[in-house]
Order: sequence, then structure tokens, then C-alpha cells
Amino acid sequence: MRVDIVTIFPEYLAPLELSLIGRARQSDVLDVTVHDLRAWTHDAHRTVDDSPYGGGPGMVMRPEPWGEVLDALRADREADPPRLIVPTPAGVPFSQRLARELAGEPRLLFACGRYEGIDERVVAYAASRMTVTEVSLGDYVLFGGEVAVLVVLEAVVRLLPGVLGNADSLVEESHAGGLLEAPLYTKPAQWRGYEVPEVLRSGDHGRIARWRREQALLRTAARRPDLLAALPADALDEDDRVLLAGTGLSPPGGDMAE
Ligand code: JAH
Repeated sequence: MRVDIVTIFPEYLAPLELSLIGRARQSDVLDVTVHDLRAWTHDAHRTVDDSPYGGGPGMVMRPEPWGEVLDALRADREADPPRLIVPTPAGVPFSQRLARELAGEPRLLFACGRYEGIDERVVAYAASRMTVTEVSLGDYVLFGGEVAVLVVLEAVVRLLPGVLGNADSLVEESHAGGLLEAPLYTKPAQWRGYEVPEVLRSGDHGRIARWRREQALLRTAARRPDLLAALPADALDEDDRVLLAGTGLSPPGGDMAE
């Protein structure tokens, strides 16, 4: 996969040298280039922002440097036009499903906004030439899109063939089954007065699987009732429903009686 990232803070992307993403780059699974937006300005001060039309606080990123860099990176095509990803609190929610979709793209281009954001015409122009997806990581505001790009890339790169090595670790743990995962433990069996649950040391794989299922359901009900409510009707069996009925955290709609 080829990835281009445009930012006014290229150093912010330094973590892409590290750990498993750094290794994927060395192994040629991943080709990442970080570009400084200011290289596409022409004034002495290399200005990337201006005041918002209509008034309001802060500054907006000017469209001209963005137009030039998008043209340059689209024209630069050994293969396909890139899919443009723009992190913004106004985007569609990022998810494991979207990560899977992006992992299937040959080429991604990330545009990192700063200040209040990027002039809307940049997205309109880009959308006339490539697929554009504005993505939100959640309902909060960062200083800019750089850290959001790191998050999206972590989620995407670990799905690329040959990156994780261990196919079992690729079970998309906390979101594939639509439930949160059960808690994890390792040695020692006793630590600072806390014990690993007996069932996990029992060697009884049937009991262990049932316990993990219960923990996953209880956690999901307590922390993410939205996930529980979104499960398909056949996702919960009778034991699951009895367990949840005892918590007062039953999913709405599901008739828990009898
Ligand atoms: C902030 C440009 N949902 C996470 C997120 C993503 C991007 C931004 N904020 C939060 C952001 C300022 C300018 C993007």
C-alpha cells in the first residue's frame, strides 16, 4: 500500500518510523511519504491560513496550496488515483469496518487540517477527481488531523497481509463479534493480592468459553449498551438473555421475559 500524508507539521508523523508500522515500511508492504504543505505556497511567509469568510474565531486553511499538492500527488501515479482521507470532527465515524475497507485500497492520501479546518472547496475539488472520505475518530476536537492519521494508519496497517504474521491475533478483538472482549490475564497467578479467576486456570475449555462470553456480555451491557442494542436478533441465545435479564442492563427491544 502506498500512503501520502500532507501536513504543516511533518515531524508530528515521526512515530511512523517505529514499531510495527516502521517494520512494515522496511519490508515494502507499506510505502509512506510525508509532505510539507508549505512547499506548495509561493509567498515569502509561506502562508497556509487566512481569516474565515462570514466571521468567527480562528483561521481557515487557504485552498491554493491544497489544490497544488492534490494535483501533484494525483498526477504522480505509477498506479491508481489515491483515496483522500480527511480527519475532521465533522466526518463519518471511523470504525473497524472502515479500517477494513481502507486496507483494501492500493493508495491512500491523508490531508491534515489545522486551525479551524480546511476551506470547503478543497474537498469539493478533490471529490471531482478522487474518492474523498472525511473521517471522525469521536466527538472531540484536536489541534489538527495529524494524530488522527496515526490512529487510522495503525488500524489499517495491522490488517495488511504480512504485517501481523500471526493470523490469530487478527481476530478483530474488541469489535468483530459486536461485543467487547473479556478481561485478559497472564502470570503470575497471584499478584499484589489479586488473583487470576479460577476458571481460567481450570483447563476446562468449555467453562472458559462460557465465562468469557458472560464477561463480554456484562462488560458490553455496562459500558456500551449501544453495541448490545445493535446486535442482530439471533446474536444472543437463551443463556445470554437470562444473564442480561439479571443485570437490569438488557438491550431494549429484546423481550427478556420467559
Ligand atoms: C481538528 C483539523 N475526531 C478526531 C479529530 C480529528 C480531526 C480534528 N479534530 C478531531 C481536527 C482541527 C483541525 C482536524
